Amino acid sequence: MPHRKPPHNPQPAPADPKSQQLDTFRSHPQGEALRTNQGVKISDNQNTLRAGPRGPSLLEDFIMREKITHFDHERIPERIVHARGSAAHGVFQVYESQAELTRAAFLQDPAKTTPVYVRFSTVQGPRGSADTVRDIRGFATKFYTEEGNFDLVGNNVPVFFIQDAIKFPDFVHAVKPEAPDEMPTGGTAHDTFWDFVSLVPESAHTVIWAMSDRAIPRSLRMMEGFGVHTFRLINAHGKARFIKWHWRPVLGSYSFVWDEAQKIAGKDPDFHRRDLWEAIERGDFPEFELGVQVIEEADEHKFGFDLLDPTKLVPEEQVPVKLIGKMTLNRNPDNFFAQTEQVAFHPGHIVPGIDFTNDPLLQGRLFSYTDTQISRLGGPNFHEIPINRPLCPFHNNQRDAMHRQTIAVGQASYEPNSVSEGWPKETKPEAGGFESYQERMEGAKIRVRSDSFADHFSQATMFYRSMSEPEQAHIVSAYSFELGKVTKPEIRERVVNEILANIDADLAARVAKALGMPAPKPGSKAGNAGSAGKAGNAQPPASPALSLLNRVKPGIATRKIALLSAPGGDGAMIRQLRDEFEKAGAKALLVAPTFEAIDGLVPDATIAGMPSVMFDAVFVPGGEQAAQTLAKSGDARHFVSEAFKHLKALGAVDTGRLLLSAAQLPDPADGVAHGDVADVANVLRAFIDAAGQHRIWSRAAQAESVSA
Ligand code: HDE
Repeated sequence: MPHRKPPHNPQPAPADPKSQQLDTFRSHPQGEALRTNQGVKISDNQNTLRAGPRGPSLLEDFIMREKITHFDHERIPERIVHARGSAAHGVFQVYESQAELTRAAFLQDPAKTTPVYVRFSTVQGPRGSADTVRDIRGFATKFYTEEGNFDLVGNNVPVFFIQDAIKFPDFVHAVKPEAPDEMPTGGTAHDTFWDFVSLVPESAHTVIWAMSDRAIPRSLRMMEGFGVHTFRLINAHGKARFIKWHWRPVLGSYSFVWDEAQKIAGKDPDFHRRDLWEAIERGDFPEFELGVQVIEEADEHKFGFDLLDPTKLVPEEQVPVKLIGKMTLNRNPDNFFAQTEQVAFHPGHIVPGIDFTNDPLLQGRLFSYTDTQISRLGGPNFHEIPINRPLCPFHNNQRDAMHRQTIAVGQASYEPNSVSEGWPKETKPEAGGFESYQERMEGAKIRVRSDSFADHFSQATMFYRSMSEPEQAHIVSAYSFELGKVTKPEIRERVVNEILANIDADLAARVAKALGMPAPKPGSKAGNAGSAGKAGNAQPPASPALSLLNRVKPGIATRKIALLSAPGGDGAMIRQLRDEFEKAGAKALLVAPTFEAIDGLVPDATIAGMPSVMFDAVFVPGGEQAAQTLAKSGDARHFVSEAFKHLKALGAVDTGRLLLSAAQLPDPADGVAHGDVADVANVLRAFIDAAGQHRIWSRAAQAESVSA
């Protein structure tokens, strides 16, 4: 009998129906004998059967052969894209009935919870690649609804690189590590990526998102999600509307600075995975609100771009995002392989009340995802794997194939039949049977891209001009870094002269300068492959909602704060600060040169083990001897200098201030709070305020003078 594994989570795991279903498959061998797969008890798991103590091993050793054979086949092919991922269980609840918009059962009743499984991923790197690379993130959600599984397979940016699925293999071959040398891992900074995107101007908009701070999120818990394509919602009366899906993290959206992201990739390549896992273990459950932008069918052509074009977003200023429900991730997986590796998402998994549009990228995806699971998961029965099974019953006349688990009882494997009175039978749409939206179709059979897809630059321009000054500077640095790794000058020149010049003259000039190229002359024309690249006629106004600076939420909940001290540190102060930070919802860790106790407190981490890039903010409490030790330590000085340079909040009281001056940090500086012991309340308030801003952008110029 499988036993229930104690939940990882200290909080009682909610007894959701998916968890109960998974119980059937959980194996927890506490108190159980070690056996072969045929059930035979094993007496010796240390030695192969052999002819004499020093003789050859015997082929008849079925125990050793079974074990090694199984091991030899432990790996399955990793995902072609999105191979690196982390996932969590959770629940979704709608705020109020969405009956006016859709008949989907899971969006009707605010009292109902729907179990979900969410997998976040990077796109380019293999399964073992680092989490914090510059990349788009996947954000795929499986809703186990009472009417079947609905998968919302989105990304953390609202647009995509190409307009037609037939270009996907080309795009992926170009972005993946290069064929001759399998480099680079987890990055787009190489010739073939930039070669492709410089020749395909429809990629310009998504590439600028990838060069922005969105591509280096601080946490998977703090990034937005988007369905990208336009979908349809249909209500019980058959009325359809176009929609765009959004996920909004309740904590707000934040990013790393590039130097920090790069360092973390080495110091803790599992940073995002760990951050998600630990937050759930602590009971800091990540929450995301589900939003929709709703567009009436009559308004389909009112936007100046085509709603079917996945390289375009609908600005929120034009169509607001209506928040309709909340998802809470409240349980870590039991087993990475069984659940996160084997989960199979598919944008074609929809339920009544939701439907597709003719977006040619989406249409291709509807084919691709089943096809890839067949080779990745070894056959067409992947829906029977526990994490993929719907919660509602599913019966049909599909039979057999690799790894079949269902034992279909009875004679009937066809329909109509009389041998089992026709069961299982169809369900009329009025009673919950799926019916496709009846869209009128006519047209010649042709391979063309609609003219309405031809403007490739207006929204890239809108994106750049909607950024704050620091965000624009980061975009310039990202292009400069990536193109700096491109070896062929003609590729660099094409990006600057034919793509960037068409987005924004200032952007093109700044990147050109960083590469030592002349700024492009105004009026350069874009190259073109696939569809005619042309600049838009009317430049859309800026969309402030796109700037991450407008996505900051007050407070320091779930943030990590380093309390940097050393033996001789002021234990009472450390305890007081820790209590205050934790009261505000943050996680405070005592960091010191070694694990030697400080006034009875054993440090949580050493400076070497948890460098400053692992933290959102740093505070240095007092204590004369500790202050002397830290001020003399190059590592401690580096710790605070690096935090200063990464624009993080810093605080110090009493002799703790010595470290800030030993590190030669500019004083005064924005977001650095310090004072006497008597002043601790004010210092704390200022520090928490600064940490709540996430980054102190106004410090950027001062930070340049600091070396770290
Ligand atoms: Fe995917 N994509 N994709 N994609 N995609 C896959 O499916 C594909 C696209 C996305 O956590 C694969 O199971 C094609 C857009 C996510 O398991 C594969 C096209 C968006 C994930 C595949 C696209 C996505 C995938 C690889 C262009 C955002 C990870 C393994 C027509 C809306 C899901 C797999 C997970 C995974 C095909 C474009 C999101 C090969 C052909 C646009 C989040 O089937």
